[in-house]
Amino acid sequence: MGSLDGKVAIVTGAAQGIGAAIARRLAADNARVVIGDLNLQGSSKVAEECGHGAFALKLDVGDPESVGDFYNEVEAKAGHPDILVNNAAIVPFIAWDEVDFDHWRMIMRVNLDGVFLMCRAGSDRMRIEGTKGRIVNICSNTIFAGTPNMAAYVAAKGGVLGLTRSLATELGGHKITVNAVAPGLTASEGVLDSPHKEAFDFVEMLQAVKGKGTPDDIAPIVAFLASDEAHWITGQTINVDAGMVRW
Ligand code: NAD
Ligand code: 4PL
Repeated sequence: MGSLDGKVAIVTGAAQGIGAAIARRLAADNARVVIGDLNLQGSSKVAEECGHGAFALKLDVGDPESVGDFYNEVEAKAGHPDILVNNAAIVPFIAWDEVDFDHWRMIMRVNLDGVFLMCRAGSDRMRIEGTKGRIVNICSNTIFAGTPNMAAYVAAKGGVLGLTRSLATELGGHKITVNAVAPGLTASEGVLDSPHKEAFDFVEMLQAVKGKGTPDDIAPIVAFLASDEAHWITGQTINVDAGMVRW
């Protein structure tokens, strides 16, 4: 704890669920957390719980204008970011026969375009002498399992893995590391509100370590990758799913 003293950490989609746990954990490590979420009411509450100067701004990660405004406001209020956690995403449950191009585009806009837009602007703003930039993208173990009822989602998360690898190469010269964390099924508000909640027993059967995944099981791994100590790891995707998938 305290290892992120003096750092500014952006966490997207942190009004609830895994993002909220990541925001709380980075704040517990003394980072100043900035939450960007569509849900300003929820994210303001989480920012209040975080303390350490945390604040929330309204953000649509899939909208270039919203992303530009967000970074300008972060810069004005807190200076340049040291850490960027791309967590915001839509987690759909939709049969393949219902997947049309509108659904595909809706998922790609947020879950892949959103990560690109946040990385594009964020990485530019981390190229400051002495900044050990850290980007952590939230992926999903569905890319290894081909989980049903989320084809566009799985495809977008596969894109996140690829972008993580290529950005690690592009940004290594600036001492910016880029990694991903791939959670398994996790009891977030979003999942508990969806048919995905019916899958916990099946997923537990596949896990090497038994139990129900919670947002607090994911947050410490993100905090580690965001720390100065993790400087020798980049371009990696760490599966955090109690061993459901061993790859
Ligand atoms: P959630 O649905 O509980 O929360 C998602 C948050 O993202 C919400 O606060 C929502 O307002 C925000 N958001 C959605 N669209 C946005 C946009 N366009 N711009 C800004 N914010 C937006 O989700 P969760 O289950 O906590 O998932 C968080 C991350 O973890 C996602 O990347 C998800 O793909 C990933 N993940 C989740 C699970 C799981 O089982 N819960 C498993 C693997 C990966
Ligand atoms: C194993 O990322 O990783 C359901 C819903 N099951 O969003 C996920 C598993 C879901 C997952 C995910």
